[in-house]
Amino acid sequence: MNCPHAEAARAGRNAGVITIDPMVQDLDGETVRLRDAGVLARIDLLGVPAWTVTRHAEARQLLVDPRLVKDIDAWGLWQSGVVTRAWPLIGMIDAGRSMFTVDGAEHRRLRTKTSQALTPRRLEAIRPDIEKFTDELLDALDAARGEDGVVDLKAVFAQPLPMKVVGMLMGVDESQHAMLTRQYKAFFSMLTPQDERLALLAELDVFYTDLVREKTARPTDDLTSALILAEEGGEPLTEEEVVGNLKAMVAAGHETTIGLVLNAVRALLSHPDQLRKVLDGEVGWDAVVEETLRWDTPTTHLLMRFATEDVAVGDEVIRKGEGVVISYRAIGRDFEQHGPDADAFDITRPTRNRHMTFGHGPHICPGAALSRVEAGIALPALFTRFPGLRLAVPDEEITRLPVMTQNDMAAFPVLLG
Ligand code: STR
Repeated sequence: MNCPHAEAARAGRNAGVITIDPMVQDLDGETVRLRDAGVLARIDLLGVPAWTVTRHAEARQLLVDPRLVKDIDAWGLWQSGVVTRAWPLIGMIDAGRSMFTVDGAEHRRLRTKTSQALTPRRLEAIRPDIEKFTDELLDALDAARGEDGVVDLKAVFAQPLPMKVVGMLMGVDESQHAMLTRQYKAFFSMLTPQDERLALLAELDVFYTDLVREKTARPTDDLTSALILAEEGGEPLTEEEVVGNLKAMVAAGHETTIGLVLNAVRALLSHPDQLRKVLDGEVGWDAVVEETLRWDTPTTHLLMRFATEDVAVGDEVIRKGEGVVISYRAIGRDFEQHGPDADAFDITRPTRNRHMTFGHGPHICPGAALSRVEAGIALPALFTRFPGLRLAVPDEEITRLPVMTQNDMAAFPVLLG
């Protein structure tokens, strides 16, 4: 592996500290270790120490605690120069000024228009577009079948769909979608050397800045144009802020929904009795979406917040300047929240809607409703069109990508039946 930080992290595994494996070789084992380590666990992220919250109730509290902030300048290890731009995860934190990196009143100013554009009511208007994209991609899936009948559901369906949707919303031309998919794949992969990652982030900044300048000159009816235009009497966002929001929307809208759709298909194919119930109309697709969100979260670990003063959690204290990760995968498996069978996938579980996969508090995912609409269209359409859909390889042979913060599969080979 050409990632020295990862090797250092592995060699440096010490007692009481859970090393987050950059190769993601045993995600279930790691999830259990985190949960067993207690409410707050010490983790090692490629040689960098941090805390992570592993339980539902405490995460809920911390996510509304104003003493934890997103501003990287509040991080002791950043102030002291121990963490620099050479750290492979820096792009997850130092992502420019946007609703993802700012708190308080400024955060509301940066985020309001975006969250208003993504309410369930507003999303009704784009439902027909999402249905059309879905149908086109199902045709493409049919056509992409190899001689052996195998097709990669990720490459041909689950990956392009969210890109088309977020591209339409933000006004990113279709001709750029393949480039963006390639860049984000490299961004998230721990096999990408850090100099390449920094270079691609710089290229993306140029791309998004050009797009924002073009929309400033010729506004259209997309969300990027809306972000540029000032409110009646309000303060307009700066170019940097619009670029930051656009980056966050495209990265988040694309990456996470791929995981949601594929994880749901995978869960259903490995639980045929539950798939039957859905196909027979006994249980709704919304239950599949919610239980998948809880059981197999697209975001495994969310980086990062920093304590502006000492914060006590259970028996531990997060010291001023320390970093805190939210481990959503472990949180979805919390026994206290979901019962002793929290590790089982069960679409009829009473707590299936009481997960925290979209976060909580001021930064709660503004795209939550959009992802539910996308998955709620894609999943029934896929199984209606291909009722005999099945995995082309044993489930254990589906490999995860070396991505530390997302639950990401390399490919998802299926037979369409
Ligand atoms: C990727 C790099 C970038 O240019 C901007 C952002 C900000 C939003 C981040 C995104 C990041 C990485 C994936 C995130 C997303 C918000 C939600 C998404 C963390 C850092 C999740 O995985 C939940």
